[in-house]
Amino acid sequence: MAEKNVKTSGSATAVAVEDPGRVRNVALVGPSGSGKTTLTEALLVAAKTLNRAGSVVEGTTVCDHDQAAIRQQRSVGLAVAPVVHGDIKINLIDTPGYADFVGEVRAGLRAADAVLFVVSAGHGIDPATVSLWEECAAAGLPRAVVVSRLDHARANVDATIAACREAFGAGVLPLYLPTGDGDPALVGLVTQRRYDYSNGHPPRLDDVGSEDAERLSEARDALIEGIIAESEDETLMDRYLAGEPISEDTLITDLEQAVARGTFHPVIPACAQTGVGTAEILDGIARAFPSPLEHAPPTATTPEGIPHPRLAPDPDGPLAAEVVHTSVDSYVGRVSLVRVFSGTLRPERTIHVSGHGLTDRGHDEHDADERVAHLYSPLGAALREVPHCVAGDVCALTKLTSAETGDTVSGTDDPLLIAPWEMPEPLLPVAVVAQTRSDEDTLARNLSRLVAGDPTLRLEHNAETGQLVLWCMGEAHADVVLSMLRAGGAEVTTEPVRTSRRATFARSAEGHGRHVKQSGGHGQYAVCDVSVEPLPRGEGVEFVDRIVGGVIPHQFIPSVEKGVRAQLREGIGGDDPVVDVRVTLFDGKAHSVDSSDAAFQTAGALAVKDAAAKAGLVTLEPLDEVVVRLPDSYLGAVLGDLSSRRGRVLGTESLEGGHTLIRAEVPSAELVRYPVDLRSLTSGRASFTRHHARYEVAPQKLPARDPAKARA
Ligand SMILES: Nc1nc2c(ncn2[C@@H]2O[C@H](COP(=O)(O)OP(=O)(O)O)[C@@H](O)[C@H]2O)c(=O)[nH]1
Ligand SMILES: [Mg+2]
Repeated sequence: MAEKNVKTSGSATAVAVEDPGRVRNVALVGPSGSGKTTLTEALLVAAKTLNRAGSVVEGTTVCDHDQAAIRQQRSVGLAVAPVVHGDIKINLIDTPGYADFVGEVRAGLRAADAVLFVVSAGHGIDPATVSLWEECAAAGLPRAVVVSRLDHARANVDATIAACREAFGAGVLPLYLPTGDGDPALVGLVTQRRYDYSNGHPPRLDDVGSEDAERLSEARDALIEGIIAESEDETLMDRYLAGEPISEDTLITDLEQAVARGTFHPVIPACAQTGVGTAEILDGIARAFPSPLEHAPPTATTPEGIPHPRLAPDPDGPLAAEVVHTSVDSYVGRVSLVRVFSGTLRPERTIHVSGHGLTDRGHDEHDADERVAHLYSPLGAALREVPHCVAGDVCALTKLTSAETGDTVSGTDDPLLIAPWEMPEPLLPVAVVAQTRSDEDTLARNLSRLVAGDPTLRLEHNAETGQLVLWCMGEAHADVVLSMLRAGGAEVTTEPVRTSRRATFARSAEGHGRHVKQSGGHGQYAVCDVSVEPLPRGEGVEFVDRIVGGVIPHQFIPSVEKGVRAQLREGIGGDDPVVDVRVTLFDGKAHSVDSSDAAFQTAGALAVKDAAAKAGLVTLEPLDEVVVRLPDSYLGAVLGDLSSRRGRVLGTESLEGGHTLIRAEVPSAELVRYPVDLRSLTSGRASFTRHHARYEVAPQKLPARDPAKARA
């Protein structure tokens, strides 16, 4: 780690721009392994920010800098790498591709004004890729597609572009294609030039060779028609169809406008290994992607929720910025990555941090003024000091003690709150145990730090099961969370997640409680008789006093009730609290001297225990209401799996776009691994929510789940 910091921090000086029009914020999004992090390295080299590209496998890239990313050999969080191309500062925002880290993708999309969607030429389009494209579409950002890894043994650019068109729509058309001769080179369909990377970046420019010209004319016609179809100039199509030549400038202008509108997605083939496409990508970003001036900031309110006039990307406007990522550096402490939407951040100032309101996920409520000492331009983990950060740019702040991912940073005189982007719900529970007392303290400290940086992690201290449960996005997320806790010095292990069960009476029974000790001194004397009957689910514990003739003096009735309720809460012959019963006190005996509050509490407890022994208890297990949203093609598999989990389908509903909603009740105990299993069952195309519905009598002997059958 330390070595890496030295390597990257020495390599480039940071730039602080004055004009938001000279910034481009571009998120690299795409499935895991498509080559985003490696492409970022190649772009850093092409723009001369780095002399030499690092490697994901060796853990030497700028963006995969944290320990978890290095160990998993894939990105687990977003990272920023700025490059300067001409007079434009491009903030490359590398994001993880694996579904567990979709929260980081959403944060990256929030910080970005456009997307480079990266798919590998050797892998094609899988359902997870479609989900990521939908994330980008939901964010409404302009997108270009990079078909990467051209040197892959199974690379098939034409097939990959066709698959992209099929999955993402007809607006996907290539702007460049690889040459047919196998050289590391591209031809431009609009420019009709050849870009040869045989000697690396920058490419040598040639005229297109004759065989290529023929091969490409069809693709060029399709592209031109695609651009013209998207043009706002409606006369263009008629002129084109009439055979009038359309100038390259007109085409490029129309293309850029269609890209910015988000209706046209140019494809650029690229290869991080050879540098092919890097110049075209940098040019394309600088020319065709919108600057922050063309992207309206999110809406803001005061921290009390009063609407604020619309923010503008104006360096002289009120300060409004959002924390999009939080990490902990072993030397500088907490590092908050911030996208500025309005105003200008300057060092040596006090700013206001407004909390994001995720208290239901175990985050502390906070709203505080904090001092900013220095501002930094991050290059992966390296922090380079800058004198300011204007609206539209991205920077890092250190040592903010209250700031969490999703928080708003604003001026102290005009505190603002930007509602955070939609955070995905973590649904995989992982119960953790600290090994020793001192591990417990370390764990608590590390957890609060971890939660601050990760809004997709939810903490639950379950009072009933006594477990500390970390709700994670999936197994890979859980793995990162656990390794960070361990790296923080806490010895922690996991244990099976327990569900909080209940018990109730199998039938009605009477119980006798006698607590009599009268051997010398102040004695104890209490006798009571109760009848206990089961009630419908959800009725709780009811206590009825039917004592007549004062056989138990009225001041001791509450004592009996207290003893009864305490015993039921504690459970009888097990840990499960007893619920849904009516306990009727109908008889008893007292002594004028030796009876006491304590004696009647004990007698009450003994009486319900006695009744329970006669009636027998049944176990109640919690049921959750589960709502699954899935593509129709998985309906049979998901329904079959739900029934193997003892689920009861309440109804299904057809949605638009070939999706179905299933509503079902499923025992909580069967849902522990549901996020993992549902993902593998539907290739990640389904989502679900769950919330506690009620308790239900558990089967005497729970059927063993057959995982093979569940997946069939
Ligand atoms: N040969 C070759 N390998 C690549 C290229 N791009 C990425 N890789 C390798 O593919 C793997 C995944 O790349 P990575 O950048 O981590 O993908 P990400 O998950 O999209 O960030 C790594 O082992 C890279 O070294 C490329 O253009 N050529
Ligand atoms: Mg990566």
